[in-house]
Amino acid sequence: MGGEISLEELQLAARNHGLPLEALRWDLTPVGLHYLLIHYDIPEVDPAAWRLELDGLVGAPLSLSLDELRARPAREVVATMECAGNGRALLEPHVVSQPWLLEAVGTARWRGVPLRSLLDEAGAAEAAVEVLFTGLDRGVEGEEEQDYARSLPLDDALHEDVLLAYEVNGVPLPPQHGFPLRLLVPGWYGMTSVKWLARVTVLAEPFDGYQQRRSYRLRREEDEEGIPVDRIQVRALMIPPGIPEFATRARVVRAGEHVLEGRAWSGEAEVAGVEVSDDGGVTWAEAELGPAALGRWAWRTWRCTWDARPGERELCCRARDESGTVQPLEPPWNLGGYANNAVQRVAVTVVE
Ligand SMILES: Nc1nc2c(c(=O)[nH]1)N[C@H]1C(S)=C(S)[C@@H](COP(=O)(O)O)O[C@H]1N2
Ligand SMILES: [Mo]
Repeated sequence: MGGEISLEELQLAARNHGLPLEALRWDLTPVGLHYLLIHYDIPEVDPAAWRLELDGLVGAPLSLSLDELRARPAREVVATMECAGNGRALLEPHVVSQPWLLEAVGTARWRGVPLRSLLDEAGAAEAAVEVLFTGLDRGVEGEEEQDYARSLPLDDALHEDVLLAYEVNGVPLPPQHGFPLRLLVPGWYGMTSVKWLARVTVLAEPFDGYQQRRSYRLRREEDEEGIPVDRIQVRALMIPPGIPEFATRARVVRAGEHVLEGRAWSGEAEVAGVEVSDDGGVTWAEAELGPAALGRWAWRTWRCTWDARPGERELCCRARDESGTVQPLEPPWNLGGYANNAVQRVAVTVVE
C-alpha cells in the first residue's frame, strides 16, 4: 500500500494518533480515541498560576483565571474536528509530514465560554479585523522559532458557537487536548482550534505568522501565495466491515446481506447525501442519511444494506453537500497535502 514512509514520519505518527475507524460507531468519540495533532511538545501548565490574557485593539483588556472563566455563562457545542492533513499519506507525489491516511477525525461535546462574550466585554475597536490566538507551546518550523499561533477574521471569531473550551465530553481538557483552555472553531479544520491558550489578541492587520503565511495554504509551488485552508470539506467514512487480517488489515467478509454504516460531515454547506459503491466507484447506490441529531457541526450517521457476493470487492463511500459539492474520486494535490477529501476505498474479500 502506497509509498515509503520514513522513520521521521513514523515518529510523528506515533505521537499523533488517529481514530480507529471502528470508533465511527460512537456519536461522541471516547476521549482517548479522538485523533491528536501536536506540532511541538505538550506544555506543562500550573492551573493555579495560569491566566488567559485578552488584549490588543480593545477598550478594556482582560486577564482571567480558570476559575473566573468557569464561573461565566457556559455553552456546549458538539463538533466534528478534522485535521487539514487528513488523507495526506494517500497523495502522489508523496508529501512529507504527519502521514495521515483517513483517521484524523473525531467528534466531541466541548463546553466553555463563548469567545463572543469576552470580546463584547473587552470591547473590540472599530478598526479590528482579526483575532489572534497564541498557545503556550513553542517550537521550530520552517526554520522559524515560534509559539503556535493562528488567527481568525473578526466576523468568524464572533460566531456564537466559537468557544474557549475547558471541558470535553464532560471532563476537564486532558493535557493532549489543550489543558486548561483551548479555542474551538466548529466547521473549520483543526489547526484553527488553538490548544493551551495563553493569549487572545485583537488585531488591526491580518496576522502574518508562520501558521498563516507559510503553513495551511493550498499551493502547488513554493513561490505561490496560495489559498488559506479554512473550512472542512465534505466527507463520508465507513466502518470497515467484516474482520481484519492483523498485519495488512485486509478485510474478510462472509457472503450475504450486511449493513454498511458510517458518518458524514462538512464544515461548508450541510451534508445532503451519501452514496456507496462495491465496485471501486463505477456504480453507486444511495445510502440512508441519519438526522443532524448532534447539531449543525457534528457528523451524521449513514447506513445501507449491502449484498456481498463472493470475490474481491472495493467498497467506497462518498458524500455531497447542499451546495452540490461531491467528494472527488481522485485526491486534489497540493504541497502541504491539505484538504484531501477523496473517497475512501476499502478492499474486501467476500468468502462463502
Ligand atoms: N497550541 C496548539 N494548538 C493546536 C495544535 C498545536 O500543535 N498547538 N495543533 C492544531 C492542529 S493541526 C489540529 S488538527 C488540532 C488537533 O486537535 P486535537 O489534538 O485536540 O484533536 O489542534 C490544533 N491546535
Ligand atoms: Mo491538523
